[in-house]
Amino acid sequence: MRLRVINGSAMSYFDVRIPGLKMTVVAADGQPVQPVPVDEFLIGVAETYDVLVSPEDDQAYTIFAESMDRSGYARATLAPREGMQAKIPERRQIADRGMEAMSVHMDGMDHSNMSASGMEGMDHGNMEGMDHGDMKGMDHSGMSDSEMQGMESEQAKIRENGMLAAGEAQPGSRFGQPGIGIDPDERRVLVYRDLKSFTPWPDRREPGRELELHLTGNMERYMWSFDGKKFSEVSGPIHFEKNERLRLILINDTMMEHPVHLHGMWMELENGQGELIPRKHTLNVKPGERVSALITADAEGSWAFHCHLLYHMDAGMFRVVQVS
Ligand SMILES: [Cu+2]
Repeated sequence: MRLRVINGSAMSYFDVRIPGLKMTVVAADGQPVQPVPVDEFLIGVAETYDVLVSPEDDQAYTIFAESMDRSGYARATLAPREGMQAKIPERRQIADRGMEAMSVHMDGMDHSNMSASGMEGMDHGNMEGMDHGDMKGMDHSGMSDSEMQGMESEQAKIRENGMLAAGEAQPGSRFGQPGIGIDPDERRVLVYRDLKSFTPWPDRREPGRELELHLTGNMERYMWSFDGKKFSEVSGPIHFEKNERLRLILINDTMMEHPVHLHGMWMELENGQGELIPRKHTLNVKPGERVSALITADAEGSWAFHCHLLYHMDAGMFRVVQVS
């Protein structure tokens, strides 16, 4: 049986599983992918996954979608007869976002060798205690005035962006990592690297140019934007030349995930699968992550391009793409 799971919530990511049943992912955003057996997948707002399930026992199963912040859940029932119900699985703990936030600053380091216990052994308290204001108490006597100024403007930038100043670190893509708070040792979780198309998509041209956009925000003032500019502050659309091939690079400077959605054209996610990279209309970009996609601008017109979390889009993380 094929189930199509669509996150139409506009508000939250969900972790989806069916306790007692394996799922085999066969399509992403409506586009066929080579089968990936999983126990669970994270679904961003507007993403779609098709999964195959083969329930064989005469019992009900709960299709369980737990919101990423663990504030709630949605459930459905898969059963041979009406009126049957399965248990709702035990709710999981809210994820500790502290480590993820740190990885924004520690990007480029290989975390894969760190054991979970090793991470617990690290003192988070000290990191949180690293209030930039405290740096004033440091002895700067060895620094020149310009060095001091540089440092202060760097701190200001970090404050303004909520975290990562542009150019501070080279953020990388983390297609092999599941969502925050998900332990891949416990169950097989879908990651973007798993997604592989069946045949290469038709446009094999190398991109003629690269377009880089930062996902930016200020959590204290609740502002969200691309490249530090809210939609109300930009002067015009992003222009794509009709039929050009380009590479879109999204760099997430914030501590939140953003499901970035392009209307009208596919984004071929450069997830390391060579000619078989998958195509999607919505890309989840993790905190501190860099994601790139190839686009063929084959659809003339004006298209919305935005974060699909409604409250981020409304706050300004929205642009118009003009193909002409
Ligand atoms: Cu967003």
